[in-house]
Amino acid sequence: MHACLRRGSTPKTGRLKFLDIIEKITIHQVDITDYVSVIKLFTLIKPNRVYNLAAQSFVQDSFENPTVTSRINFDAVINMLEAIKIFGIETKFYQASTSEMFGHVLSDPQDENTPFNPMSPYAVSKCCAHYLVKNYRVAYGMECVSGILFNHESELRGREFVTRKITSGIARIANGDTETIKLGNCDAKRDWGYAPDYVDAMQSIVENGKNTDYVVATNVVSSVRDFFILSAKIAGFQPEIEGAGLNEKCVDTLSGKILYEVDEKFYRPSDVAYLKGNNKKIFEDVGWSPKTNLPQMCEKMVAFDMDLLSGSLQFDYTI
Ligand code: F7E
Repeated sequence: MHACLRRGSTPKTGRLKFLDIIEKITIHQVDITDYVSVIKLFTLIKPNRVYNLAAQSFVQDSFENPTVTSRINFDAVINMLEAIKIFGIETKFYQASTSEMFGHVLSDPQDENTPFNPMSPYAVSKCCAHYLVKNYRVAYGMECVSGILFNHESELRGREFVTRKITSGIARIANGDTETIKLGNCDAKRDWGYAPDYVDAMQSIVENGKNTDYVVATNVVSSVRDFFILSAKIAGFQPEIEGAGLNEKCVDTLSGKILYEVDEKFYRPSDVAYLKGNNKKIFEDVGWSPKTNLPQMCEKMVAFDMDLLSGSLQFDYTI
């Protein structure tokens, strides 16, 4: 197995080491936005499968850095598809598309036929890549597919994303820290699944021989606030919401501690209010359905963050 890694001062292989798979992977220092580098790599390894999971994936950051977002999320996809086309390599290509493409949703729940209505530079770049993949499939008969994945979280999620920000913050407060967690739009609702389940879905999308796109979701929706309350209860707090809008806060009625407050800084110029998937197509075609529900995922994430703080587990996600 091969992987691309952008050159940098730190290698960013912490997750591969934690999962104990680094020895199985040959790492190439390649910037996928550089066409020549991609061509050289594909010529060297002639891949039979390419999973493009590389992205500037933080929606909030895409408002600040739209050009970089577009280069990584769209231009790099052109590079890879062109490399496959030019060399005529027998390669199956998987593109990580996203529920963010549905944006301000035009029908509910969202499936493979729901029109896109993107609300961020991130979502726009992903729509472009999604249509490009479809175009190479139709125009050149290439085996390239997209999985439209709804939010998928895990213990290894970066702490800038709201789920891990919440579980790591709750673990920190449970461990005696007094600093309140600051959140943005707590009304936002997402269809949250567990990343390892979604990896199985990605593989079956590539291998099922149908050469078509799929939505991957749990079909269950919860708000940021719901996620917080669930995680806080798992950690032993008794959370209660007070106030609304910018004055909203969550208090632990046992200790009187403020667990979270709302901070305008974390609001987005345009936020996606609601996403709920419909996984009927992937269930009917390959029998995929999520194995892990939201409370089970929260349990795992809170326990992991507690173990990190107690020192019983070592993982540096920054490297
Ligand atoms: O935000 C709200 C925020 O950054 C979720 C990426 O993997 O999934 C992810 O995108 C919601 C948003 O994920 C905070 O406004 C409130 O409505 O965890 P997030 P995301 O934007 O849904 C999709 C499927 C992808 O494709 C993306 O690559 O939570 N929210 N307060 C907050 N979000 C953050 N990050 N931080 C807060 O304090």
